[in-house]
Amino acid sequence: MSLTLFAHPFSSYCQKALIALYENGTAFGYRLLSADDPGAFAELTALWPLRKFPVLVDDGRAIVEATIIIEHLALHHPGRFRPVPEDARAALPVRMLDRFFDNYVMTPMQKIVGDFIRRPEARDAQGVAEAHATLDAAYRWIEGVLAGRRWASGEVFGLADCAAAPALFYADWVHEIGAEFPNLRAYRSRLLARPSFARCVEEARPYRPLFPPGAPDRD
Ligand SMILES: N[C@@H](CCC(=O)N[C@@H](CS)C(=O)NCC(=O)O)C(=O)O
Repeated sequence: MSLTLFAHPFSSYCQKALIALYENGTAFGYRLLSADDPGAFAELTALWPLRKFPVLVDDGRAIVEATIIIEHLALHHPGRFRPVPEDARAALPVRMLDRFFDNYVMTPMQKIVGDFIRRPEARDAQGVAEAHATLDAAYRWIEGVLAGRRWASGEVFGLADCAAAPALFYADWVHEIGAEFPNLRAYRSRLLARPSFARCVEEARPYRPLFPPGAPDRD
């Protein structure tokens, strides 16, 4: 078996996949995507012309999209981590929450962060305002869902939590989760305390000066 992850420790989607690898205790090679190593990006582009990361290479085959990487691990390298329930009906709400965190937390968070990298004349004020509004609506909706739950879909840590951890970690930095969302704040704290994600946060800590809006002095 040969597994290599093309990734960067500060990347939210890479952290999503890394949480699953760490939860599962899967051994893998880490191909660091660093600006100092154009060769790594050339390899990434050859594997996945869309140049998004993470990409997992499993015996020469490129597996793309963080969710699919996590599901691939469960199918082809099963271990102690079960990201989705085996029962297809029970799996659906978990997959739905995974989509929720990607589409309505990660995407608007990335929109807000990405705007800081643009030249002033290319900034997208309307798109950023819409992203903030999406985060407001997302926080409000998930606050109710989390009532009485330890993890996103109940008592079992799974795929949706892998998506939620980095999404909420960074979203809170650009659109703070207010005191009116106590369940969501407590859930984010539990995610930060989970050893698999705590490890991701520590591995990413040296890169905080790179956070385009400026990283807050917490977490
Ligand atoms: N839908 C992809 C999104 C991956 C993604 O957006 N990755 C970011 C890093 S967090 C990236 O590749 N950024 C570089 C770019 O967009 O050129 C997934 O789920 O893996």
